[in-house]
Amino acid sequence: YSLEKDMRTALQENQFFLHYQPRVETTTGKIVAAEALIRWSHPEWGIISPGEFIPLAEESGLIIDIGDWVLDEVCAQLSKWQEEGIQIVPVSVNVSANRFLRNNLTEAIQATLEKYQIDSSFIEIEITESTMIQYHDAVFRTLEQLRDLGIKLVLDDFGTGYSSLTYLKKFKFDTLKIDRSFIQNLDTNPEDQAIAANLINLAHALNMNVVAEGVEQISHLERMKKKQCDQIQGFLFSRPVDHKEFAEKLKKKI
Ligand code: G
Ligand code: G
Ligand code: MN
Ligand code: NA
Repeated sequence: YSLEKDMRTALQENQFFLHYQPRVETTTGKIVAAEALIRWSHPEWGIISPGEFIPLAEESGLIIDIGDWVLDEVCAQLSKWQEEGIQIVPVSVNVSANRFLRNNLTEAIQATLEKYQIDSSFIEIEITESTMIQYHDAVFRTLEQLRDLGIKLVLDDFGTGYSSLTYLKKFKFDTLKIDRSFIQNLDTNPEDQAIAANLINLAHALNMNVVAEGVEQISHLERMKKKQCDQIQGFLFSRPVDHKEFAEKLKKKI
């Protein structure tokens, strides 16, 4: 028995699907973007979360094919929504460190955008600090190519790695996502309050948009609003939802 073999089957038999979690403007509550998050509907085990299978996919190298599937699915979905007259928002895709080591990432993304006639401004790439640390040279080159293509770049889980400020200096990301570990205890932890407030200032000083992740309470939202955090993402506004539910939210323009 092998989960790796199951993942190959899952790709062939369409067992993966995507959820979309809205990113909303702090001041208005309007949906301005979404993050695509993969799920696996396993025939025997039911829904498996990416936290369980992405690390295995990374080890086996299958993450390359899975990543390509995610991008294809996002573009296919955006194209369907456009045909239905739904006003789409940019969707961000998590790209793993392994994928950045392959030198054809930019070409692959460009080909998929062309296949579905999607403007590059509707795709964002999320990269974690740990990716930056592991493979900096190849990663920087690819990031620059992606930026030239018109794709926005998001630094994810910010604050959880190390050396992060060096990367901010070396490469201009469009958006910085404050990791949810700094948001979770915002009401009771003065250190987290100080860190969040100063990360927002830092992002703005470097001309980046800033997103607070893991906003679960109204009090978190209020605090982030006060500190002029641009956008929030979290269960307070919406859990990650399937494409139908997300389309309904887009239609309501909330
Ligand atoms: O959605 P959830 O909170 O269960 O996601 C858990 C982790 O899996 C998160 O760190 C998230 O970034 C990661 N993840 C979700 N979808 C993808 C994906 O499509 N590709 C990669 N590489 N990671 C993903
Ligand atoms: O690592 P990354 O930021 O890509 O992970 C995104 C994950 O965070 C998703 O799997 C999503 O389910 C989870 N998430 C999103 N909003 C919240 C939240 O408000 N609280 C918690 N605990 N998790 C969240
Ligand atoms: Mn992410
Ligand atoms: Na994160």
